[in-house]
Amino acid sequence: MSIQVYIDGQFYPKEEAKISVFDHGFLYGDGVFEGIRAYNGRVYKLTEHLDRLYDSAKSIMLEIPLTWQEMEQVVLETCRINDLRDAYIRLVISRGKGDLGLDPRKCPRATVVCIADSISLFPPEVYTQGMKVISVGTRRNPVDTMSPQVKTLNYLTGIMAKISAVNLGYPEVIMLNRDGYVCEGTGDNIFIVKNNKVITPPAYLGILPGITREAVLHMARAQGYAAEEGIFTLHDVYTAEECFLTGTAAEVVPVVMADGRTIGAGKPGPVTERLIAGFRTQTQNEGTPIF
Ligand code: PXG
Repeated sequence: MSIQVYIDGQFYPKEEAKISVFDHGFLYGDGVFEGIRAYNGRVYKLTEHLDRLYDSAKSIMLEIPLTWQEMEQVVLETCRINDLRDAYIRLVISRGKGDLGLDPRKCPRATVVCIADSISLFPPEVYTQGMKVISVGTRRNPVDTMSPQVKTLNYLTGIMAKISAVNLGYPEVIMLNRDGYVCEGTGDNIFIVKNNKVITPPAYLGILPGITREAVLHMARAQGYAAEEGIFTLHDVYTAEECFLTGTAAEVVPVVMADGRTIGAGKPGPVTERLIAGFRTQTQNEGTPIF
């Protein structure tokens, strides 16, 4: 049976799930979204995702026509109606239907879409053997333009970087900010392990402060490592003991080569492996129950 997609209070089969061409999400990328996962019958970090969604909406002055609690029910109901215990959930709130001008006041009501589907991961060997990445010329937006801290519907900066990577045969990239400091991937945050310290760039450099990133920072501390935000360069990545990426879709991915430099021993390191194991346990056991 075809998956059922939530749009503005109703469910539609995937093939009939459509929104207007006058929706400013389509015309201008005007809107916000979340990518969420459910594991083993529970939605992982749902509260954190909903909080970030409402923060993103506030930042772009987008009024979400549902309360936080109603939105929580939309997510859970979309999983239930599709009978999904493990899912990738996409919540999209666009500015809604307007005219052909930019003015968001012409859009009286935001459009709310929730899609829950099965998940496509990186190939399994990436988690055991590690991933090779490259840095690219496309820079993350400076925080005084459209801040990367807001999870908006305009992902072209990341898509441009992804195109560069894919053209050269790499699955993911390291993106820098305009000053040359390491920021993140296209859809994941980056960590290095150096002198036994777990380090990830701070939000003010121009990154999306990931929910997986936050969970991994906490987990690293719980496992006894020093874990903190810190600024670093590609040199620090090349000479790190370990490097890994985190994200809702990616989970925790070991990185074993960057720009042709082997990182550490060229295989997933012990800190990364402990964090992957801890993350798997946590995702299987924590979250908001669906049923
Ligand atoms: N940085 C950016 C730019 C992101 O888009 C993350 C970091 C990780 O954040 P979370 O909260 O997921 O730990 C994201 C995540 C995908 C995909 O299919 C991922 C994201 C958005 C769209 C697609 O990999 N965002």
